[in-house]
Order: sequence, then C-alpha cells, then structure tokens
Amino acid sequence: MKRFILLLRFLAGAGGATLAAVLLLPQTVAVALPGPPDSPLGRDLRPAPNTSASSKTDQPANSNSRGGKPGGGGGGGSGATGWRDDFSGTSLDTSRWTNAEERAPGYIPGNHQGYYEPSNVSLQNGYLVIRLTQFNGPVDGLDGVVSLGGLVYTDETFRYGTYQWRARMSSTSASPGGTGSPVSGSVSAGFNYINNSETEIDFEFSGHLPGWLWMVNWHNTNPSSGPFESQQTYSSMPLSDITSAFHTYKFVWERRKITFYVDDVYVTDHVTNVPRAPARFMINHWGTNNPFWGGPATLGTTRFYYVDWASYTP
Ligand SMILES: [Ca+2]
Repeated sequence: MKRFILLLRFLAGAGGATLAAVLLLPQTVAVALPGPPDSPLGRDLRPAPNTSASSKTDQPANSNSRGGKPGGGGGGGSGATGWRDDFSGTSLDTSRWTNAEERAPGYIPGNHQGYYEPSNVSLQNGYLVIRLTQFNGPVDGLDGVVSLGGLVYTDETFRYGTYQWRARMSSTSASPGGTGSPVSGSVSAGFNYINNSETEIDFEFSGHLPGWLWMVNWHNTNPSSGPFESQQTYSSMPLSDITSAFHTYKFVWERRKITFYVDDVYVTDHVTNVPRAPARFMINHWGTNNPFWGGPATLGTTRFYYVDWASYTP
C-alpha cells in the first residue's frame, strides 16, 4: 500500500524527489545472462505487490478494497506432498486450482482498474494460457482504462521447498511457439502468496522493462497493514528472450534463505525478509497503466502468457 500512496503523491506532483531516490537504489542487481539494456529502474513504484486471493469468499469480485489484497489468512496447513501439473488436459484441474474472478492489482483512481476474468484462462495443447486485454472503460465514473487478465492459485498452501514454472512471459504471440513481442501495460508472474504478503515470493516480468526478470520476496510481519517497502527484497537480471522463449523459473524456499534459478542455473539468493507462513502457489497475468511498473496501457492488443508446467517439491 505504501508504494501505492507514493504513486498517488507522484501523480499529484508531490514526493517526486523521494520517488526518484527510491528508484535509484535497487537492492541487488544480479547480472547473469546476456542482453543488458538500461538499468532496472522502477521496481519500487509497483502500485501493488503482486497480487491476490486467499479464497473466493474473502475477496468479492467488486469489493472496494484494493484489488487483489484480501485480508484472509491461510486456510489449510502446509502441503507436505509434492506435485507437478503439465496442463495436458482440456481444462484446468479444479481439484488443485481456483480460476479467480476478482479485482486485480494496479488500480489507479479514475484511471485504471484491472480484473481477473476466468474466461481468459484456458488449457491449449499442453499449455496453461492466460490472456490479457486492455480497453477504454469507466473507472470510478471517469473515462479510464480497464484491464482483463487472469489468475490461478492452489487451494492448498505450501511451505518450504522447491517451486518451479516453465513459462514464456507475456507477449503478443497467439501460440506458444509463435513470434510475438512484449507490450507495455503487462505483468506476468509465477509466485506464492498469502494474507497481504505475509508470504510472497515472485518471479515477474514487467512490460515497462522488456528483457528483464524480477525476483522478489516479501514478509509482511503484521498483515493487518502494509506491506511496506522495508519488507521486500528483490533482484533483477537481464533475460533478453524472456518473452520469446520458454525458461524454467525455480526458487528454493528455506527457513532463512530463498535461492533463485533460471534454467537450473543459480542466479542469486535472498536472506532478508524471508517469509515463514504457508502460502498458495499462483500464476497470473494482469494489466497496468503505470510507467513505473508494467508500463502504460496498450489498448486493443491481446497478450498471452504460456506456462508449460508448474511443480512443487517439499
Ligand atoms: Ca505442458
């Protein structure tokens, strides 16, 4: 929430100096793979930490709470059994996943509102496909931008262990192996999350910086408020084909450390703000209209996020 307030201050013309200072202080920049473009500014201006739902019931689809941050705590205990989903069926395995219908992150009063739309989620030829569209529409009664993306999350919660996604991040390609480009206004991610970021660990792609991967963890120690900037640790790395090729994104969550890998190659580890609470396994694709996270909206251009498989190993 703090960064959201900062964004409002920025839009109002106040607090810009503070924002600029924050922007120039990335905590870690792990440069591991080729293709380095500009410096990875902007992480701290995410208007909302990546997302979402604890359960269907504690996040009404049109509640006035900030999108994607329900207050509910974790349901079941920590999952002790590993699993892998190849998304090879004809429809999402609803014994594992919920296909969310609720507000998404990225809300800007009178300017932008995002939603998770279940019909944007499908299984096609062995891939989970999550579409994202953006168009002009009413936001708080004003002419704004509406985004329709998608989110799936496990009903079960999991704790320490190995989390993996083989994915091609958000692009305009209408097939998993087709050609396509990243588009501003898009965020795609594989992550875990519970209870207002009491636990959150993410791999994220943001359309405001094509060719970069973000690795982030949060530990909101008092989920009745926040989360605050001081409760996150993040790294970024250039990955030039992040939106044109599949990569395996893996993190290993331990009691005092989170280690991040791309294609089984070590990238970095984080030892601060390491969360503890069991959390839901999540995959999402959502829209933004924010130059500092996701990027300004692109109207009328459909984007696709493909996930070949996902797995959890205790
Ligand atoms: Ca597959």
